[in-house]
Amino acid sequence: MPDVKAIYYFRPDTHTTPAEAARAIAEEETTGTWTRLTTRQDYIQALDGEVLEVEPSGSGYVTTIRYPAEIFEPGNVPQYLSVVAGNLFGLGRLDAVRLLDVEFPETLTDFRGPNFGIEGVRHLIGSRDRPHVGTIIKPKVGLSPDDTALVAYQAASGGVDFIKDDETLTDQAFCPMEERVEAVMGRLDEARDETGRMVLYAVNVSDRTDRIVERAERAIERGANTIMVDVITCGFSALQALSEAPSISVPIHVHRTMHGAMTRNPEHGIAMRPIARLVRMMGGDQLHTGTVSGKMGHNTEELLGDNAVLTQPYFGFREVFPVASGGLHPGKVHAELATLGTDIVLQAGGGIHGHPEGTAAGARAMRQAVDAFLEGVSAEEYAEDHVELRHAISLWGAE
Ligand code: RUB
Ligand code: CA
Repeated sequence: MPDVKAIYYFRPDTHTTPAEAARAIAEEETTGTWTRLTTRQDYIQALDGEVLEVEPSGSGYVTTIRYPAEIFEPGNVPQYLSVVAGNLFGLGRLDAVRLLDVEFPETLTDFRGPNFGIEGVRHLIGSRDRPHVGTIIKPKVGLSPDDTALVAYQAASGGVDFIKDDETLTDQAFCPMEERVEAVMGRLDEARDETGRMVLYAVNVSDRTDRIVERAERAIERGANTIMVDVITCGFSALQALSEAPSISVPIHVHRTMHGAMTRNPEHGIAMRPIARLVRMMGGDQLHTGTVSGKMGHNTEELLGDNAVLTQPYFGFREVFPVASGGLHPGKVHAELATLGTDIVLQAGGGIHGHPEGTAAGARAMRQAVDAFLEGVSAEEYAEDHVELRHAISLWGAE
């Protein structure tokens, strides 16, 4: 039976050789511990992990470890993570260790994957191969339901394809979720009557595990046409529960707040790559993977590989729409699209709602910047006869 292969970067402590360190990972995560065991039986050998290779890399090493498929419980992703991303992070013999990627055999990937994927989301929007433009309602918390709806209406009028709640907005007293959904969807219907285009609004349904599906159902009953979940804080199983629930008939936008605690340190933690794979398996339709020019830390090479994991063939799962977000504005659109391509959702919060003429003008400026790129014209040149883009560039510049 094909097995699981996990790739780690690591740096051993000064008393441990690279080979010993890699073996310590393989043993800890399979059948071993720090000493020989009197309880070990011969038949257990089949479940031993195996170090396939150890190569120098930067100031440490990269190792590939094979974990026998039989130690995994098919379908139980929390258990998968306890093996490939478990105790090893705390081993004292390693000064640092980072899970770079993981390969699962088909027998362990019997999940449904995205219900919509890029194609399904494009179908709802009616787009072909252009990038989608999205916005996060800002301020991220504090607006009343009616004011949230007004901002959503303005963004839709200005031409965004997609609107989302921010990661810290759920169902607080200042903006109860059900009231917010009704208000926003009412305003988006108005915008549709005026523009002929329906916009997706992703309601953040992040909540404790035992309530999240029911919360999403309530959002959908009130008209939500997309839902959003914070996958690291809620858990991969919460995403799976949402994507598999027959009642959840809308795309799922996946935010990754808190991921930086795992992904950011190049020597220790968990890279975005395995997270992206799991989100695809668990059924996310859109996933934040970062930008090449935005406000969050980034590594372009890793980002391109992460986006490829979302969009290249993978066990027949639908493709996940990568989302570039964080500090974007019209002047950065060219750099993003030139590197990331056009199968991308470009999201701007401040870069739309901070436009000097307001949200609708900000949305228009983002769309103009996208049009400029698609027409092969620089943003500055396009701005000569597009006033909203011109004003955005004079405020924030263009790269
Ligand atoms: C961006 C924003 C998102 C970030 C998260 O707002 O609210 O939460 O995209 O980062 P703004 P990432 O456009 O005002 O900067 O997408 O890297 O997970
Ligand atoms: Ca945010």
